[in-house]
Amino acid sequence: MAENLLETISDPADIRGLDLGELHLLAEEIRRLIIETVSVTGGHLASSLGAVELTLAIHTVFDTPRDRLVWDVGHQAYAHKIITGRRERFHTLRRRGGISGFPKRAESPYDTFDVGHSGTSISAATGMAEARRLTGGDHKIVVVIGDGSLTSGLALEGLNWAGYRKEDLVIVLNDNEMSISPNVGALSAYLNRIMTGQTMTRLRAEIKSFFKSIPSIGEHMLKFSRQLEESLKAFVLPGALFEDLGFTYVGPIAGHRLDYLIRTLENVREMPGPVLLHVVTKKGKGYPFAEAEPRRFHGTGPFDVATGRPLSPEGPTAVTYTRQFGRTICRLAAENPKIVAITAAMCDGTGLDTFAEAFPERFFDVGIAEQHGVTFAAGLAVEGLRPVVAIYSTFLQRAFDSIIHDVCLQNLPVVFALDRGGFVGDDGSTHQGLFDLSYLRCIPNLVVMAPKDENELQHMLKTAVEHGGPIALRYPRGSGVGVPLDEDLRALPIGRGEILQEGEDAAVIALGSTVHPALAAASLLADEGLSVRVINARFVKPLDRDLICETALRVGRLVTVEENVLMGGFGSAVTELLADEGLGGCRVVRLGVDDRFVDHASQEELRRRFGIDRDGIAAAVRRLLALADHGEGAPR
Ligand SMILES: Cc1ncc(C[n+]2csc(CCOP(=O)(O)OP(=O)(O)O)c2C)c(N)n1
Repeated sequence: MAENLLETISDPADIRGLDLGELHLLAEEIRRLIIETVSVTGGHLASSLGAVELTLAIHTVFDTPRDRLVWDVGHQAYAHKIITGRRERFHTLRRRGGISGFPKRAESPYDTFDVGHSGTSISAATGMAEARRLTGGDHKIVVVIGDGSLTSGLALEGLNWAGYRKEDLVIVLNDNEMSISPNVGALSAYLNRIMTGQTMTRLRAEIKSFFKSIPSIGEHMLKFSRQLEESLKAFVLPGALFEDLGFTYVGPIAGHRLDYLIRTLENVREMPGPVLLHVVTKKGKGYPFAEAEPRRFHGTGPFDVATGRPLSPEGPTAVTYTRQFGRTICRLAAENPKIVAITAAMCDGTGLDTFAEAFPERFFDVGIAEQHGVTFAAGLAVEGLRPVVAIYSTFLQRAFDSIIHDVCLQNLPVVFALDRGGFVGDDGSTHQGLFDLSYLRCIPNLVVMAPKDENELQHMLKTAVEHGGPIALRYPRGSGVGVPLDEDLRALPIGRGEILQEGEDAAVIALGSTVHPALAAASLLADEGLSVRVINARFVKPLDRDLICETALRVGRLVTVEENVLMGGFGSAVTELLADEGLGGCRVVRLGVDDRFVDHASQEELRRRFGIDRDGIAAAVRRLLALADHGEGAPR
């Protein structure tokens, strides 16, 4: 046996000849590598640790990549990455130019479907199954989905379809009873009953064999017991719900027992039609700190392996936008009993944990169900409550129609608090919050705003809960700017920006996270003898029409800055306004993200790359002035 077994594994074919002892050893080595790496890079630790044996068993039994393995969310796929040729690059996890934290087709033929949002796996796999039928393939298709992700509407739509179409498909339900926090909902409770029902099933079998052993009277009793069993079936037969939906249900089985897993997977591989294999795992398995605190280790920053403690950045950091949102909503809710808060399985991530503790009756975790969360909020609002829906920018994409059809069409006073608006950094392209200004700006009745710092965030939240219609505020991931926090909260006038600094040579109209860098750029340019007006736009919709037009007329040369895609975003709104007002001749440079998806890298790196940091903004102003010098300036 090699001293380090893992070093001999560069492809799943290498594990197929291993015996059980070797596979166990391999599992331990993989765990060590995951823990050591994530302690430096940060990442999704607990979910990946929980899926190590499952990953080994699947790659042992199935002929990947010929057989297709489809991961849901993909945050649990580190072991999969390690044994599919990415061991040596694993230390680059989530780093610029390094491997992604999620499966990516461009990265490996073993990654069959790009993923990052919950609930896509079953739908994607059913599409693959129909494609296999139409093209005459005979490969197998295996899905791995967590109990949290199974609660998402998309996953349930996929189940509905899979059970109806009856194509061969193995769905492995990786059940650890956790989403990021403990899983919620009736389905989760059902899965829990199946697990605790195991004792009942065993008891039933024992009673049966006891009756059988009694001559003559035993047969009679057995008949009675069968009738009893029929009537009890719905309660005690594990997985009856899935059976009724058209699946063969197998399980629940112990998800860290490689012998069980391999034997069971070999069996289900040969079963026709859709199979649901229920596997019970432990989140954080093998690292005591993660087992004890799976919530904290779901997605973690760098930490000390020996103590499990986070390695905090040096020096004091400003309060995060998330925390400031959490504090402010608690303050506002203490004064206004109509305020209720909704999260879609992201209680801690959105900063609603403090609200949940202070106002448990007014807090709702709807599970990974953003679409439902928004329409649910609309229901609360029609009855007079003030729902605040806190969902990351990227996940709110799931609820687009609910925002339009259920909230804005009825002009309901629902507040959307979009955390992670802009670059998210390490999570990469699936999680960037770069579309919200565009997808929200086009919706009638909706007010869209972005605070320049954590202090303005609190005033904007006050503005939002006092506004009588739908309203969204988006703010970035991470620490605030470090500005003092006003004690008194005040509502801002809707659709009014502010001039932060006067200037004559050019104007920078900035939004949200780009406002402070714009001020820094202006002071850099001042050292070069240039005077730049800096505007905090605050609102994307309605725009401050008067301020922007007056600036166009007076200063003539404008730079707009936003942490969003350029198409349909804030800069687009400004140029549309100028065109509509007959000021289309004003020279405008729009800074933001051009028409492409953005991979993982730190927020700072990305802000630099897209020229929306101090230096980028200053360079854009210089470019603009150079253009103007060449006769392409504005009508002044
Ligand atoms: C649409 C969507 N909403 C929210 C998230 C954030 N999120 C990532 S993983 C996760 C929990 C997943 O739970 P589960 O599927 O049970 O996997 P586990 O981590 O327990 O292995 C959540 C809520 C997401 N990725 N996609």
